[in-house]
Amino acid sequence: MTKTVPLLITTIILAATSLALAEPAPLTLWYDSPAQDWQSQALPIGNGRLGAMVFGGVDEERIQLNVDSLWTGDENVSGGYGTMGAYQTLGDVSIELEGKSAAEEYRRQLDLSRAIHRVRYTKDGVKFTREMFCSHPDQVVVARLTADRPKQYSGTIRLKDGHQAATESDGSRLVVAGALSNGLRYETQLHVAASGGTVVADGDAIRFVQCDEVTIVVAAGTDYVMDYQKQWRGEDPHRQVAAQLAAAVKEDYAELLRRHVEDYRSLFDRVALDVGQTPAQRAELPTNRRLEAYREDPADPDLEETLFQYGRYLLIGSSRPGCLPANLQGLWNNSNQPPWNSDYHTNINVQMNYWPAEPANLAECHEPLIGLIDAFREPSRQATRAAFGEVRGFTFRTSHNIYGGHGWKWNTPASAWYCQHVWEHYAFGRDKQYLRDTAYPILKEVAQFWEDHLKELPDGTLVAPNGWSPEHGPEEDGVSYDQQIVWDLFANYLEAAEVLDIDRPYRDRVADLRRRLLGPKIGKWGQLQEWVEDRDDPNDRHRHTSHLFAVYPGRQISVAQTPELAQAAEVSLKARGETGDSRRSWTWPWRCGIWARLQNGEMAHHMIEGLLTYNILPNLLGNHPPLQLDGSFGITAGICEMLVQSHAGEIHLLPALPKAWPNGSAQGLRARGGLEVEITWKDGRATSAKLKATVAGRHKIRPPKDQQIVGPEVIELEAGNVHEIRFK
Ligand code: FUC
Repeated sequence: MTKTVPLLITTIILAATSLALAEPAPLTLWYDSPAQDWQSQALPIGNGRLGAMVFGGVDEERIQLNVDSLWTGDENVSGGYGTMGAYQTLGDVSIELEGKSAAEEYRRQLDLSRAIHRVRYTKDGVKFTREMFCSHPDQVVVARLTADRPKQYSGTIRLKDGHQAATESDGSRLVVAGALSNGLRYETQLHVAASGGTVVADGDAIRFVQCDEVTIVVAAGTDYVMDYQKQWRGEDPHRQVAAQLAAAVKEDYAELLRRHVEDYRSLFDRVALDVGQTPAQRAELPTNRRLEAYREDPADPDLEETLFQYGRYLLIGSSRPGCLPANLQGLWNNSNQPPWNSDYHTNINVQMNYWPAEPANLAECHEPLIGLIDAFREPSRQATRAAFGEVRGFTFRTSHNIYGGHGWKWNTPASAWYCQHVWEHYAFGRDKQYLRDTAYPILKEVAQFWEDHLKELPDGTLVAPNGWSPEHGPEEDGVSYDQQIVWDLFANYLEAAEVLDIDRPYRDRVADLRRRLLGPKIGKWGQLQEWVEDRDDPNDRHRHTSHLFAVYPGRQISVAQTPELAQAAEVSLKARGETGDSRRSWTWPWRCGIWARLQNGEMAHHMIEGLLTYNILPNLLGNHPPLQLDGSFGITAGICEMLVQSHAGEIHLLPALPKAWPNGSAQGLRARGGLEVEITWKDGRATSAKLKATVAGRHKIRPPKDQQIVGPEVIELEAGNVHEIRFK
């Protein structure tokens, strides 16, 4: 009897520990005061097309609105920043509340697991709550203000247009209809419903008096369509905006909320990540203070999980099928002259936005980028021919807008890099119809561009002429960035043609071109050369790591297949250091992915630390500076790459697990070949894994370093099969 007591206690403690470990960290950003500053403190909500930054003020709430297609500019035929235009702010909603006594117990939070922003505070003993979300199914922003006592709300709601168009009020609705300098029409409508008190027009605003609760619904749109043939314009937005508002207003708040949460969770809940548990004392801190604490001591795995899931939240919030791709600021922009026009930058930034889409199980969020690439083919062909002469195919400048218009400097391999996205969408999902109808024609056309554009040296070697390693060094032939991306394009093209079993003669042609491409070179200090000439400077801290594309996101160089080149890549990466220009929103995530591919978990994790320490704002958004969202998306992809890799013809489990994450689990990460992966590890070693096949296929599994798989390493799965893996 006496002996069983300690045993029982041990069992209970163990059970409690494992329960605690299994529980995902509460995925919430929270603060104990309202936001003052837009870029560093306000919090984003979005449904892909429509979005807002929420301040959470007590006496005055400010909701800054965006709609993804509100862009000035046009096809900008002359290039440069001429008429490229810029992404614009839609405007602001302000809710002024009467009753100026001080608020207590203030808290504002963004719940990433349900995509709801909430403000709570107490005033004169009354508890106030304000909930806000941006619904994809209903295409509206919804805010609801409640209190635990009746008649607490009196105040004024205003809608201020970002371009000084007038607001009209009819007592329950505010309407702004305007047009930008390029003729793009837009409209915003806001509806106020209240219970218990009165709601009346007050000039161009709406006043509410002694209400129990207030519900605000906002709809907005433009007449943009992603169609060159229609010159990027469709119907006036009035009808659709009015219909969206009317439909949403008819619904109960609870129903709108239910539909929003159900829709959001159908995407968000696909992936769970647990990389450890933060001590309670740290976990209780508001997010801004927690970030500061991380900078002193990075032992906060829950914050790293939150950062990972925030990337997924932001992608769901800024890139849903049918809308425009996430731009430099995702969807969120409070200015009509934003930095770099808040445009699409093709030499790392847009691509990085989309790195997590496939591995972090948000494949449909990739579609806006692929759709835009497709829609830009014709105008880009014309611009490309005007710049490069008689070539087939198309490419892009370093920046572009939403009207087929290109901006700054040609980035010759831009379309080839975009093709990686077009291909990866197939590689992960294995949808053959998509490959045949959408992906293959684009890949082939861009391959033809390079067939026409490559330059043959006397010995038959092929170089990309007159290229530029972004944004670094001279313009000349054969820069590694160009060579590696063209190699990647040809590799993707060849695989696509093989899967479809078509175009045999052209396939042979492309295989020959790929074979003759000037390949990566190792220079005098053991580095991977950035240029044909061995001129790399070991003290150069330049932010771009373009010559390491072949390691990540490319696949020309790998530890397993080209160990010497992988070693040289490591030398180059180390030399770039982590100071000065190497501290940017996107430098850490890119390097995280490269270190993960080099199977160095410690350095990959160190890049997460670097990002959180130097380039993340208190609202956890990426900071170039200024705010730039590539890093927020990119780090999610980097973390995927640390846990599962599938670029080299095998599913490599835990290829770069850092010591900082000794125990953990991941569910729902995707691998190429149509797989979902679940993996659990303990004391740095995999304990169990599952592969779930979404399509039939044959897969080679590679265990973590120093571990073996019990059973076969090569398996055949049917769609729907789940394969369990055990390790020794
Ligand atoms: C590229 C980068 C810059 C910046 C800009 C938006 O040109 O070189 O660092 O991220 O895009």
